Amino acid sequence: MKKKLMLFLALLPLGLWASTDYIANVYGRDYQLLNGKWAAIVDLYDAGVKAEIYKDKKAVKPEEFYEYSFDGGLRLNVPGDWNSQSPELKYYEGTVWYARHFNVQSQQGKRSFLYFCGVSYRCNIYLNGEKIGSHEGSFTPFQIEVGDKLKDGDNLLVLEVNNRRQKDAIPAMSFDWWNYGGITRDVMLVTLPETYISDYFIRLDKHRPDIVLIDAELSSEVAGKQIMVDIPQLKRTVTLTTDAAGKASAAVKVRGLRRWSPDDPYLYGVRLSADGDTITDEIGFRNIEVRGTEVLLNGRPVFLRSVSFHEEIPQRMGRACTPGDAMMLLSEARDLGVNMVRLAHYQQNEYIVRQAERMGIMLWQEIPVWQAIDFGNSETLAKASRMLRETIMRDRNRCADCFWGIANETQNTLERNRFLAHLLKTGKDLDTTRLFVAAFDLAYFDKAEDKFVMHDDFYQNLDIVAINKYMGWYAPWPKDPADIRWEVAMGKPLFISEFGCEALYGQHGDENMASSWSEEYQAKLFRDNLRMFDNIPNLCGVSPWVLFDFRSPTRMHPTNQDGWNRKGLVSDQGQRKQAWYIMHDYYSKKKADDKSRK
Ligand code: GCB
Repeated sequence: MKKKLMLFLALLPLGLWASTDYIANVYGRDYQLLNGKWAAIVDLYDAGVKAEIYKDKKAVKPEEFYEYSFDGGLRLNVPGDWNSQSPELKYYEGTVWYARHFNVQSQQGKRSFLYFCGVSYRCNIYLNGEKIGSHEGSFTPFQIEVGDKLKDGDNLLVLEVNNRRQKDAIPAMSFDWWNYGGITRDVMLVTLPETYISDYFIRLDKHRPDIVLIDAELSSEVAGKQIMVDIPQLKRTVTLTTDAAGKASAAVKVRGLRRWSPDDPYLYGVRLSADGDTITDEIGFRNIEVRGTEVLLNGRPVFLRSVSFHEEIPQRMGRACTPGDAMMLLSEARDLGVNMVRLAHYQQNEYIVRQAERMGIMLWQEIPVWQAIDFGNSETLAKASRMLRETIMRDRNRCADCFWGIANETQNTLERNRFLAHLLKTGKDLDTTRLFVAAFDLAYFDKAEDKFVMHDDFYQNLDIVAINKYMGWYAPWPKDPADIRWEVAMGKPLFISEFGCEALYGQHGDENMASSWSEEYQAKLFRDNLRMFDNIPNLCGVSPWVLFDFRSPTRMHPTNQDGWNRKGLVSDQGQRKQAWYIMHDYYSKKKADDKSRK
């Protein structure tokens, strides 16, 4: 099997593996936001390239005319999905062209980059009429150096954005959330010195509270340059010297470090400087590790009191994209009593990650390898690897990120196993200080054995085994929940990464009838599941699905769903359902238990 795996890897298209440059901590740089109203043209038949829409030509000569214009038509907010901005675009899957002008004056000795925090799903980028780059994947940032293509004064930036679902995409043809398209996150023009600090990774050693590991890198491969790392609250300044690759590393012994945790989300100011470049950040230090069946945060067992949400503001029926949106989602999560959020089912924007860090909420970030994607396709694997790399490179200085998720509910096949094994290697090459996870749904109640058992061996490769299990909804109860035994992934921490059922807020009915879609049915299902969880010997945490009702085209019941997945503990209008209170009580108890263990 090893040989086969190597052959498979050898077949990966090389072009996609070319090393990409990153700008660590983009919000800590000198930038101009290119957000605001952009002009837009909907291009259902993909006629725009032939028409050279990206040149935004204007008729001048008497015989000239163009069958498009960005002037006087649709205008879309950036950041923002297009679906929530125009009734005609609610279900739209196709191409939309975006255009805007911006002004710059060239600066001597500076470099300029266009930086896109997230464009959904794929895009081509044109600057002043010329194609300068492209990207695939909705949820990770990318950048393009544009210094020599910028003009002093007015510049035209055009994006051809397309969100059509495809078999080889990630996610692929079907997924249980809205297929929002558009420039859904910030766009910025970043100005950097000729040689800048392109990347850094500052964290605690995985197991030790007194060793801070520092890696830093310059944008040029120059040896003998100094990079100073200053952490005033620790009274430490470290000077690193670059090697021929422009990289430098150090392991620094520290004393009395105040470690970040949900109870004390303490962040240290960090300042990095090198010849002509300075960047500041706020960094927390913590240890997250596994011992037997327990998860340890800063050396102490912690029960993961989690919940999931999509990057969506239900009341607006659109993508969450601002600091205020991040605050609203995370505040509701915190009120439930969580110490963790599973960011479903893709990498969410940086405002959410930074806000979670300030609020002391651990995060599970995952890439959108959701159920059936094209596991046998080497290009799809290359995409997934790049997505994971872009995620880790964006966020590896964020201590709130404790878990990297590589997949959700995938089938147990050889191709899947090779795919995930490759992703794990990609991830671990970049970061060994987090726990690697994946959510599985192949744990079943075995009648003959009279217990839950696992039908997927890949879990052996992961630090925590996460199970999505919808007992009482997609799977009927085989017996009284309190009598159900679990023997799944024994010896490892087991995390229930999803459970729940649908209920329409304000709808009352029989607590034993699933088809009542009632708050009572949902409340009882939560009580039953929590009783069953008491029997899981290796349980390290739970994450109900889901915090808010969310939009999904696969939910077609006209009155109970109407395009919404109703598994929220909170309705699309922000009302808390009965089950919210049950989870809230459960988490209060779990928190008290953790405290009494200390
Ligand atoms: C799952 C998926 C999640 C769905 C959920 C549901 O197992 O992981 O994305 O939304 O079930 O509601 O069916």
